[in-house]
Amino acid sequence: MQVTTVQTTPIEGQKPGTSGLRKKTRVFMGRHYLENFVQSIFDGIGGAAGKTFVLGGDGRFFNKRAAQVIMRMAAANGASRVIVGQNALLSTPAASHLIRLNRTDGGIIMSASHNPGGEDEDFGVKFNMANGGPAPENVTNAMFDRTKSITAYKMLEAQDVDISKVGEKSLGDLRVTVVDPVADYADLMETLFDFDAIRQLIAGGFSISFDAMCAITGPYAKEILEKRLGAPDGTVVHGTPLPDFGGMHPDPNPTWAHELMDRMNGPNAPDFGAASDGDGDRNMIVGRNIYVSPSDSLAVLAANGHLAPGYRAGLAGVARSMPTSTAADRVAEKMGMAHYETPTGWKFFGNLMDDGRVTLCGEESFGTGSDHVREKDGLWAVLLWLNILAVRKLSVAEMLQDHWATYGRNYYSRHDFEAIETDKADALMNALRKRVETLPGETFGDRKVSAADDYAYTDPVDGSLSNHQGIRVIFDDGARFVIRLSGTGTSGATMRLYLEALETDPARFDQDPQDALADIIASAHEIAQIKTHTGRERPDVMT
Ligand code: VG1
Ligand code: CO
Repeated sequence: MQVTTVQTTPIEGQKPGTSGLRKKTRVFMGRHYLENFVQSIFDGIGGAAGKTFVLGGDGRFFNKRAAQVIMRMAAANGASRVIVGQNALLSTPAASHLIRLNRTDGGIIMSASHNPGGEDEDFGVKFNMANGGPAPENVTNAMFDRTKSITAYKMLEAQDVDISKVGEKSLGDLRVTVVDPVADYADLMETLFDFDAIRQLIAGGFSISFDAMCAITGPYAKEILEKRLGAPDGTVVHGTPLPDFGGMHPDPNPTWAHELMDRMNGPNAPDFGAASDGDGDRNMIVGRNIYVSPSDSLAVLAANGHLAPGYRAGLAGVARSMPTSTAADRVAEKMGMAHYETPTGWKFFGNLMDDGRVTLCGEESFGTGSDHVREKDGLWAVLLWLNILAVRKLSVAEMLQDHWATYGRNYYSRHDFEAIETDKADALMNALRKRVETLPGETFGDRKVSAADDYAYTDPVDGSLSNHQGIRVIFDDGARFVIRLSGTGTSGATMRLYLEALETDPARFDQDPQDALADIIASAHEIAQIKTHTGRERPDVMT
């Protein structure tokens, strides 16, 4: 085995964000860029020698090339085995499952998730731990520190290994196991859900449209929905993963999944619609003429999850990211379940799940999942919804009406202001951070501010502290807004404004969320001085 030590120098800006390192694809393709980061991953986890890793990605441009480089570096660093998805494909939840199933030391996932793909778009690399979950901050910090002092990386001199067919291969002393990306994941889903009940629902004429947005979930959805559950061909649309996602922006929200929204609001709409993101960990649920906000989806799953066989014993607890609406908390309180609030990003849920404190987790950004893996899981959420609908025999609209009647309706929306100049976004955040100190007690419209802070989180399991996780302003009636900067973008800053207000009067459950939230929106603009700092009055995307 011929290993070369390649001299290199640190490259600036290799700091992993909310979910791994994301940059423009051309940046990743630049000299030493990927190599420096991968070596820093191995160094940051105490070396790769003797270890087994899972490897796969969402199929975007550069995915296959990057996989070959990562395997050669794993071999050169003494790893004993890599389990790689055929053609280097794996959805994020499937990768998480394979890491756990094979009791490996972790995995490398190549994806920029919901960011567009292609030579001129985005690429990303992320490391997951042996529990299947994203590396926690102390580990990503160690990797980042390494990127700042790196002087060399190790590379095996070898030809590409053929990963186009399932089977055992070798690369130097590295054992390379090429696996079907879908099979193990689909089997896991069969253990969690009542496939017979869902099959019967579909056989009875219940129609589904699943938009894979030319990203990784296509093959998974076809296998599970069309093959194993008997949904007709064509249920899965945009089902072939393409390197540029066919030009689609694989972010499953009403703006980017507008084709699905049109279908669900058009004539002869299917009973159930869903979409997933680039790497398959997000989901959007839509009924005929009704959109389910992700926060409501989490709450509905919390209230009904026990109806699926995998959760029959009941849920240990539910966790949500801080900006996610408190709808799930209301369910947990009523059902006597533990509930937790964490910073944004799935990495914060891992300890709670490993410690058995929660079964179900969710984020307002179209992410829901459970302790079956340690990532959010788009198709899993779709199947849990289908299982629940099969048992309760309600339409999506009826499910929501029923839910709101029981728990009240948490009106919710997120407004994104994209590609703001970084200094302006920072100035807004700094000013707001100062402003919140004196806000409690002040009145805006009919509401008085009862609390305001820069959210900090102490992990209840390992005691680690995470500061500056978003500024929240809470009013006396429980309404609130949160402002934070995105940690997944690749150009400028994206400011996210999260808005929530509780309505308990059933006569007022049919408002447009933007109308129901109008006062909070106005207060947020006034308090944060959004126009003064950014020049923007209107968001680019509203979900
Ligand atoms: C966004 C979402 C966050 C999610 C993260 C990764 O992060 O807000 O909830 O966990 O993306 O999702 P940010 O920092 O841009 O707000 V995925 O599906 O892109 O890995
Ligand atoms: Co994703």
